[in-house]
Amino acid sequence: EILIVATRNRGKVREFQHAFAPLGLTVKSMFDYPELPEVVEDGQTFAENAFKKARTVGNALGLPVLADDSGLCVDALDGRPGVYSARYAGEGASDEENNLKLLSELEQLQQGEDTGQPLLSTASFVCALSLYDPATGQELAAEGRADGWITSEPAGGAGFGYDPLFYLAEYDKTMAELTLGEKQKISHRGAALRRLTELLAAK
Ligand code: ITT
Ligand code: NA
Repeated sequence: EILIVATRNRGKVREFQHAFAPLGLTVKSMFDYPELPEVVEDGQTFAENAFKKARTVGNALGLPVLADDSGLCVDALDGRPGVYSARYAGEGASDEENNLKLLSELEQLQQGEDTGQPLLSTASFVCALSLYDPATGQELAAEGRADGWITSEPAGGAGFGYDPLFYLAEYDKTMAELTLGEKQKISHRGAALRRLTELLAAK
């Protein structure tokens, strides 16, 4: 069986493939449907954006679709970049550019004072999932969160996005130093997926 995920983010695709393979589901993403236009993400919340992506793609294909809207909320930056995480350094910015922008914003807060302390702020990753079925017009929504710190010392080559800067004190590792399986156990996306599975089971 196939599950369509409305994403063009290769890091998300890898994580969904890893999560759904044991259930016998093959993940298709927007790379399998290049003719579909990009969905404009103009919502104020992760949940709104996730629903918009799932609904737009689900209606275009006439099939149930899962969408993920996620991002990083940094406490010292009053929750930024939040829903703007993918384009923090500008439209089409790379992960590297967004990571540099984040560190420069946090270093500016220190007003040139080098504290010698790598942990710059507490932060959380948030993931909103939306599963939409165009046959019924019904949506199932779930959210998950992971708490950690932003470190000025990036580490790790796994994961994607802000993972190398997201330090987990319990593991003394960044999110980018975890395997796919380890990340799924503690990540915002893993938590949201478990919640969605519970909701599906209760239906
Ligand atoms: P789609 O909309 O096509 O799914 P996107 O990358 O634009 O892809 P979002 O709008 O949800 O997705 O933006 C999420 C951004 O937040 C993403 O680009 C990363 O920079 C960051 N992010 C989300 N989940 C993350 C994770 O697990 N690890 C690191 N960064 C993450
Ligand atoms: Na978004």
